Amino acid sequence: MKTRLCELLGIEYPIIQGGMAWVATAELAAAVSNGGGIGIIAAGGAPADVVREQIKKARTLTDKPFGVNVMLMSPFADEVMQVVIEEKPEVVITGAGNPGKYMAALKEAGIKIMPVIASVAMAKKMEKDGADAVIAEGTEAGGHIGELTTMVLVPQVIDAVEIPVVAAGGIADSRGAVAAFALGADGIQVGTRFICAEECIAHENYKQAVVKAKDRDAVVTGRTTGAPVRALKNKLTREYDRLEKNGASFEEIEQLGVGGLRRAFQEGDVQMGSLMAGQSAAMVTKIEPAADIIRSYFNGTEAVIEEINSKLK
Ligand code: TUI
Repeated sequence: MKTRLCELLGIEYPIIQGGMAWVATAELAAAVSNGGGIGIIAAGGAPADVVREQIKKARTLTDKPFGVNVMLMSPFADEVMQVVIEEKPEVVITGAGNPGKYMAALKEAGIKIMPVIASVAMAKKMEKDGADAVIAEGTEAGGHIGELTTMVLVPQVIDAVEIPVVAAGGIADSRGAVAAFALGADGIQVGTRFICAEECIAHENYKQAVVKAKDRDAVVTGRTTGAPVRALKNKLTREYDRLEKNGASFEEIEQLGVGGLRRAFQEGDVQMGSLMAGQSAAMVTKIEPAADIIRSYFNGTEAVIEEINSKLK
């Protein structure tokens, strides 16, 4: 199963591992790249020197292409971009903002650039600014999210741009992958299932929370602050709800989230940690090697297509 995305990135399967802050370390990224997809190191809110170390570490773990996700709301975004331009990973993926001001320098360094977008207007702008592909992320995704679902966002973005479009948000198995390709996507981005990769060094409690999650457990907080985040329901999300309902100040609400990802990832605090995960958490049933996760998306596609054909006859 080869698409334009495979050619663009030099990979075997058209699957990108989502850039999850804290979770997407060199270990996970290398495992995904070794499995034939493209692994991504998430810079998240980390300082630039940490990102450089992660890139160097990934190089010791794989000789396949990998990328870096730069979270544009990070106070270190400028310095992280500088490091990335020096270290030259195969691709830079951006999230939570407009990467326009970095585009020329990335291109000059020969690095491919694939912004995550949550609207048609942003997709068009990114194409015009020189993006190599866009990642259209629906609201089913984990972490910081937009408004539109994958089902309606992806086909509209496909109709609006010529560059390859990668579908993201809620793609949990080969049925989701086939659906994404049916909508016109050239690839899929998967985050939540990779939290439960064996090679992911997130705390076991975090992984188990994802495995145990049910259909309505991945809830959204922070809608009133303008930066909505999807995470698994726990004491922290209930506390967010309480503050938001009581009209707490922006600062008070933001303060509650400080250190939340670290508490979840490192300490395994499933009550006061921010267990960022997408709606697909309910469809993650086990912890398994990253390469098996990748194969599970692509080995099952023919059976799904046969099923479709038999139904449509
Ligand atoms: O960025 C993500 N997901 C994230 S970032 C993150 S770290 C964080 N922690 C706490 C609060 C907020 C963030 C956790 N998860 N996904 C990609 C994504 N990008 N989703 C939506 C967008 C987006 C939104 C607006 C992309 C572009 C955009 O453009 C706005 C503009 O400048 O016009």
